[in-house]
Amino acid sequence: MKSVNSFMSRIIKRNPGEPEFHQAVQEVAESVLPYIEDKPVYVKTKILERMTEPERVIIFRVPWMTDSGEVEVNRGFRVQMSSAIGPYKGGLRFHPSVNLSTLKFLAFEQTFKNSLTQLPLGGGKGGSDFDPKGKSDREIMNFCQSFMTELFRHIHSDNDVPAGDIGVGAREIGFMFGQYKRLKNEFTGVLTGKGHSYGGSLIRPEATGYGLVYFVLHMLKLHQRSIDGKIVAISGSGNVAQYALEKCIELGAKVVTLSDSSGYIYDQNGIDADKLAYVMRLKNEERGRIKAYAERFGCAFVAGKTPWEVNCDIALPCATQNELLEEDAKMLIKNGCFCVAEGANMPCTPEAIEIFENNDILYAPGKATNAGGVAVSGLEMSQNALRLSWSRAEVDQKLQEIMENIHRTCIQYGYQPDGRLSYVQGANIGGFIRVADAMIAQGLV
Ligand code: NDP
Ligand code: 2IT
Repeated sequence: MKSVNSFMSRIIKRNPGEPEFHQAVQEVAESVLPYIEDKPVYVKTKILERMTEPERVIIFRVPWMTDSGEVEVNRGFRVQMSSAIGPYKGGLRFHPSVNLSTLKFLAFEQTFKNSLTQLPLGGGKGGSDFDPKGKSDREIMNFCQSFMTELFRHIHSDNDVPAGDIGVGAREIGFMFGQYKRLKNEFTGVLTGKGHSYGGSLIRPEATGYGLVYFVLHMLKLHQRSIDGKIVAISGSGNVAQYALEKCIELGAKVVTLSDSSGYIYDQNGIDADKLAYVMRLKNEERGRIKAYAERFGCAFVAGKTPWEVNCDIALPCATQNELLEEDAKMLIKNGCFCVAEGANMPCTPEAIEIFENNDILYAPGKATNAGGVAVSGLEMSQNALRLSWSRAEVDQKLQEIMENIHRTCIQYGYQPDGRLSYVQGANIGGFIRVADAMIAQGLV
């Protein structure tokens, strides 16, 4: 389409060497540009042009020391993408692959995702190219303290509230919260995903994975199907994968795969609650590799590959961006998969998504399906502001309602002229409108 092409050539020219950012913007532009074509209020005000330019990007040096006394230097980032509907909100990622392109794509997606939750949350993302693998707890603390020693001057419970993402879990949030509190001498909800004893919300650890499965239930319900007895392939074995798996088990599905960056395990008998408890110990405490699961339970480990070659009904990519390629999409369909929902951010390539949509696979993008995590982060901010704590049941109930609302929004905006439902279009347009209208109301800012 001509208008998308000219929009994208401007984006590519202004943001050279940022392929992930281009990819995320292109997907949104393909939905939003046709939608706003006959709505001059959005065209004249150049809303999408403004939304693709971060409000602010902060890049800083993070020096720290290893246990053996070596000096290391990493790069820290915070992309403050949009504050149209609330404080910047989004996770911190610690992974050697982190660069400006990754974080701009994540902050851009986050803006739409946060809008879909209907909570007052703007969009942001940050992190570092620091690699937590193989580091001692003391090295992790040294790094987190140094990272926060710069970041603290740019964030506040009322203007930017980071949380976890790849490589950043409860341990890292704890170290960063401790350092922030010490530097600012204030106890506020400046980070979410905190431990429950110091202001964290119940259900926040579970929220992304649970929310993903709640969303899948609505996708299936629309087609009079249920999750009970379905075979599910999950990638990743971190926070999102673990709690997606837990909810699948609870609802009677059979999950047969998990993975990490070295390969995947295939457990034909299904991963049950005891095996999940082992995975949680392995990954969250021992910080081991998923291969150990195969050795312990006598199942297959397939080195260097992703799980998309196994027979399954439902695929839940929960590891990282661009982990499910065109050939994987074809293989999944060939092997009987009929539903794909993203736990990770942008795990399916544009080519894979096209295959799913052209083959009437029930496919939904991460900005809709994985929004449960940030939604409960929003609830954590509310609880912190009120200085009280809601019960598990209360938070879980709110999470379920939010996921149902997001599904409804996707349906409201996702139907195509040919009667087909595109969750991509629904999520992009539904997320866009709220941010765009707020920007218009606030003038040229
Ligand atoms: P974790 O760090 O807990 O787990 C990440 C998992 O993905 C690990 O199994 C890791 O394997 C694997 N992985 C990471 N990078 C790669 C890679 N380059 N190639 C192959 N495997 C990889 O992160 P989360 O579970 O929190 O996050 C997973 C995804 O979900 C990310 O896309 C994140 O942005 C998204 N997300 C997370 C939310 C949250 O609340 N945590 C909310 C919404 C989305 P290994 O250990 O070998 O690196
Ligand atoms: O991608 C995401 O939505 C997250 N990593 C969670 C962000 C948050 O602020 O809870």
